[in-house]
Amino acid sequence: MSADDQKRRAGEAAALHVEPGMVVGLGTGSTAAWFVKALAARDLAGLRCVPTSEATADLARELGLTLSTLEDTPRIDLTVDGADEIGPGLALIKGGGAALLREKLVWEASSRCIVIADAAKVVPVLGAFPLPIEVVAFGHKTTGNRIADVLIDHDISQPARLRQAERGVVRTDGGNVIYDARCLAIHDPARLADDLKLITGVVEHGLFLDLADEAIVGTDDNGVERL
Ligand code: ABF
Repeated sequence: MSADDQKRRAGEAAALHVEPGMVVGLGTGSTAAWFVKALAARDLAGLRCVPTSEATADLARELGLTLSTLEDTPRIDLTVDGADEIGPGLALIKGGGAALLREKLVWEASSRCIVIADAAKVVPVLGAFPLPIEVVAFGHKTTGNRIADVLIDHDISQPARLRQAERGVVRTDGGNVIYDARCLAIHDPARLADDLKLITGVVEHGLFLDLADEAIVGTDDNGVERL
């Protein structure tokens, strides 16, 4: 079963947790897109959906889902979203899709959060995937240097790198930039999360700790595993 098949299976399984009338947080990325498609296909009455990115908003709108905002619906019943890594205790690395700030705001407004993924996302230790850190654009190089200093305190010698794409520096929906920290292994995610948030200019990071209530992971045998 391909990774995309596993993502689809996980998204479809998560869509069955949605009930009519719910306020639903819609994640970002290819796995979350499968969830959005499966949710739209259920054609449930009374749903209001809060997207975590403009890309997800466009997809949801195109599929006929009713959109809302955190301002209009500040309490979300269920959020379903992807991840870049799922570690022990459902500690996650997210942000590969540069939507981590809106994602974390939606997750923290949710009564329940389900993370969906293909099997390769489940890891014994977080950190092989570079940790995304959202940074205010103004003075970001100085902030990047401060991030490097904090990483060294965590025995992470690689400096964080400004995320670039073909069109140039990647900007988030909120206009910020992303630095990716090549941690290799994060042995104390909570301490690293706290230290990163103390840096002026750091808006948020991709460590999602104690936020996921359940993980639904696609498996090779065309099924899903719940963690
Ligand atoms: C999003 O899903 C991001 O936080 C994360 O990086 C991404 C995973 O992408 P995909 O589902 O395409 O593997 O929530």
